[in-house]
Amino acid sequence: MNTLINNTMNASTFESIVEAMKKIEEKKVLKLVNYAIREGATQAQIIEAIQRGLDQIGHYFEEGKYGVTDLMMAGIIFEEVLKLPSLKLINEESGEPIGKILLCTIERDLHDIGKSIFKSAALMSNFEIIDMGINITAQEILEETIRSKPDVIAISSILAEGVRYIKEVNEKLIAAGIRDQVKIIVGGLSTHRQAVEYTGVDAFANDVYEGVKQCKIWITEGGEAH
Ligand code: B12
Repeated sequence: MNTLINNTMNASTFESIVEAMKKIEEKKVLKLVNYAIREGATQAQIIEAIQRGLDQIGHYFEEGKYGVTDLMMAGIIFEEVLKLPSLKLINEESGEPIGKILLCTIERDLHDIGKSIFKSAALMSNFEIIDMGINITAQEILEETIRSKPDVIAISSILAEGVRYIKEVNEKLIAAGIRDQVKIIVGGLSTHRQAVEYTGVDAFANDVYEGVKQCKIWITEGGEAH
C-alpha cells in the first residue's frame, strides 16, 4: 500500500487514476483528479498516482506495446493535470522569496514534467525560480549563474546520458572560480546517490519535496548537503 494514501485520498480513487493514466485516458484522468481534489487529496498524492501510471507506460514503451506518440500523450496529460485550476490553487506563490534557484533540464534532455513539479514545490516554499527550460548546456548554466547569482542550481536529468553533462557543469563552475558560491542539486531518473560523487554536485533527490527541503536547509540554516 502506498505510504502517501491517508484519509484525504481514497485508495480506490488513487488506483483509478493510476489505471486511467496507464491506459492514457485523458478525459478520465482529468475527471478523476478533479474528483480527488474535491475529496481532499494533496498535490503530492495526485502526482504520485500519475507517476505510478507513467512508470507503467514507461514499461509498456520498453516492451514495445506503446510508442513515442503514447509517451507524448502521457506527457501532455500530466501537463494538463498540473495546469488544472483546482491544482493551481495549491501552487500559488506567496511572501518574500527566501532564495534564488536556477532550474533546468540538462543538455539533450527534453523531459520537463519532473522539472515543472520541482518548480511548483519550490515556488510553494517561496523560492524565486529562474527556469532556463530544457536541453540546457553546461556553458549556458555557467553563463546564467554568473549573470543571476543563484543560491542553488537545480538540474533535472531524466535520460541516462545526462550524468556526464552534469559533471561538466561542476567542472565549468570550478574552472570559473565560482563553485563555492553556489550549491548544486540534481534529480531525475538517471541520477542516483552515486552520481553525487561522480559529478561532484552537492546533493541528489528524486523526491521533489526532499529536494526543496535540502535547498531550504542550505538557505535558512546554512546546513551541509547530505
Ligand atoms: C512522458 C515521457 C516522455 C515525453 C516527455 C514529455 C515532457 N514534456 O516531459 C516525450 C515523448 C517527449 C519523451 C521522449 C523520449 N523519451 Co521519454 N519518457 C516519458 C515517461 C513516460 C514519463 C516521464 C515523466 O515525465 N515522468 C513523470 C515525472 C514526474 O517523473 P520524473 O521525470 O522522474 O520526475 C520526478 C523525479 O525524478 C524528480 N525530479 C525530476 N527532476 C528533478 C529535479 C530536481 C532538482 C529534483 C530535486 C527532483 C527531480 O521529481 C519528479 C517528481 O517526483 C518516461 C517513463 C517513466 N517511467 O518515467 C519515459 C522515459 C523517461 N523516456 C525514455 C526515452 C528512451 C525517451 C526517448 C529517447 C524516446 C525516443 N526513442 O524518442 C525520447 C527522448 C527525448 C529527449 N531527447 O529527451 C526512457 C529513458 C531511458 C533512460 N533512462 O535514458 C524512459 C524511462 C522510458 C523507458 N522506460 O524506456 N518521453
